[in-house]
Amino acid sequence: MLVATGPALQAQTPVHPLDQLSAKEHWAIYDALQASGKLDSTFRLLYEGLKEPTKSAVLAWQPGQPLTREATVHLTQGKFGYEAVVDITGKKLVSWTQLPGKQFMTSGPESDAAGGVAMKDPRVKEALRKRGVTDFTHVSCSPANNGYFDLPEERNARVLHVTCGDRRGLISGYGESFDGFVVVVDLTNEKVLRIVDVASARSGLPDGHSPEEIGPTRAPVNAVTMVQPKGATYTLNGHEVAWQNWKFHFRMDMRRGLVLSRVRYVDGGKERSVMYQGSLSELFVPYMDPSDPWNYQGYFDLGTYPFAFGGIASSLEPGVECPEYATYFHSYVVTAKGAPRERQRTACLFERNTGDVAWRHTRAAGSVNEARPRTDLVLRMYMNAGNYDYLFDWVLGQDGAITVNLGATGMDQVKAASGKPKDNDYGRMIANKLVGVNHSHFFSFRLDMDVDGTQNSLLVDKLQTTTLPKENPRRSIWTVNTLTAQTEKDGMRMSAMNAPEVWRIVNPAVNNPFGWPVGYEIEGHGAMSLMSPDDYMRQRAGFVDHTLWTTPYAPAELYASGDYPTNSVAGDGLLKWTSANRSIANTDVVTWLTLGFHHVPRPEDWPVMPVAWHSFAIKPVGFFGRSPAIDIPRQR
Ligand SMILES: [Cu+2]
Repeated sequence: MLVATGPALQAQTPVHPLDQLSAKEHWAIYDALQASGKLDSTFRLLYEGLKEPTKSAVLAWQPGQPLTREATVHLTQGKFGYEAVVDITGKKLVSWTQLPGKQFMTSGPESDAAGGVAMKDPRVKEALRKRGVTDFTHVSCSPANNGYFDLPEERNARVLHVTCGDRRGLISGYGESFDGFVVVVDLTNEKVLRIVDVASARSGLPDGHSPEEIGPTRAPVNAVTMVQPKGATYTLNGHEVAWQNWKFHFRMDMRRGLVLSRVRYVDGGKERSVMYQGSLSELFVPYMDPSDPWNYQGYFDLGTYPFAFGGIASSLEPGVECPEYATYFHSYVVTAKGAPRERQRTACLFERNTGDVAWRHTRAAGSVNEARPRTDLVLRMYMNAGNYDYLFDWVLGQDGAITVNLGATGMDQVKAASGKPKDNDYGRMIANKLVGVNHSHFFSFRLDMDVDGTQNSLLVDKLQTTTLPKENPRRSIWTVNTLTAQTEKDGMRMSAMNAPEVWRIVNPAVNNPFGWPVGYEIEGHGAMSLMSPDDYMRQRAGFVDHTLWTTPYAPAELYASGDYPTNSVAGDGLLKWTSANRSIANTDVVTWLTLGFHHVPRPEDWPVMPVAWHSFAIKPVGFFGRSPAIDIPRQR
């Protein structure tokens, strides 16, 4: 069979100020850190990513001009966390800051160390023996979470709640877990603080998802193949993409994943800015079971685990996870000692036509049908987040809209069932001896909209009931009442189906042909937090308080729950920044969209859940004078 293959993999040498770090640059960072004299033999890298030049510098940059390349580095050394800024070009250290507290990201070695402290305690083996364990060869203990409640024992130490499991017999998925047994470890002082031993439930070895565990498969469908015989329509210049009036740049970041920048639309031959940058900013998954360690389980997947995951983006399988004909892009992660490691095919780019229409209308009493085929440009990554996998598609449309589709798949977190009715109190039985525990997923997307320039405002269109005078046979209609958000407080919006609002980022200085400001709508509705306002876990993830936040552009404000959400003290990130209630009218604004969903697990999620989709869109509202999709040609 002839298989259409995509263009060659793209080169990694930076040619744009926002390009991702190359292997050579990772080594330059290493050299600079070593030359600084700051490192001792215990250093352990946790994150390296591009420290972006200022927005004004990027906007002023022209191809061929020299690049300013800097990196932000997170590391631990001894028992402390550090943040360094490195001048890559000059191979020198710009700054070196010890982090307050114990809030650095977690890592595999830390997990092993915490497990080691637990296993050394004779009470642990004794408790496991009581549960019937005789062979400890495949038993291991590791932190279930990096939860934090600012308890006295947690304040000056890295405290982790460690659970144990047995991987004997494991083929795929989870090993056997011992629920109701938690070892609270103070890793800073390498001691066990206490042992929680409240139940003796054993899960048994759960069913996995390898072919031999799945069993017989159904008859396959006949091949349905997407091919693009004439090759891609988009053009690439490094990581700059041009397609159907869209132009943008993207890179992969170990923590943020896909970062799209300088998103522009060519309208009548003129490049118009839509968004300076868009990316994920945090992902928070709190569990809803009051028992230890579940009450500690509120995962900040971006801020805590990128190193443990080996970078959040995982490799894509051509023909399964992206079409064969897609273009694939590599990226790099670093080892604990700062060596770059290539991650192959962490992003893919492709055009997609699924037989849908962009628009259609039947006129002249059904005799003339005007319809146009829809083609999208998809930029995709899969995020590895421990038991979960998330799929992120940034979809650019011919209608001037960008849709972000987020697919959740992977494995539910489960605990051993006790066989009593209370098993269903905080979750549901979803497999043999297993309870899927209730939880929520909250994503924060940072969307730095620059609509026709940097000076923008947030307009809130409130759809409200208006009663009509008696003479009218109608009693009421709804009308749109628009307010301009003046401050960050005005910019905090909640999605509510019974009080609908349209959120528009507009440029007050640029009017469309009809005399009102050009704009883009942020359209996103999702579940909001059900945790009470005094729940410390909620306060650590403050971004869940609102669907939309709007802040004045500040280059250092990248992460919705702060730079260091691991074991963090409440109130960082958006909560802290917006407490100043800064002005957001007619200035450079950044919007933050919270996309959430609650998850009551079901048997159909097991052993691997079918992809569940959620999405939001960035849609033109009065940005164009007519439908941008109207000029799609009739014949493909
Ligand atoms: Cu879930």
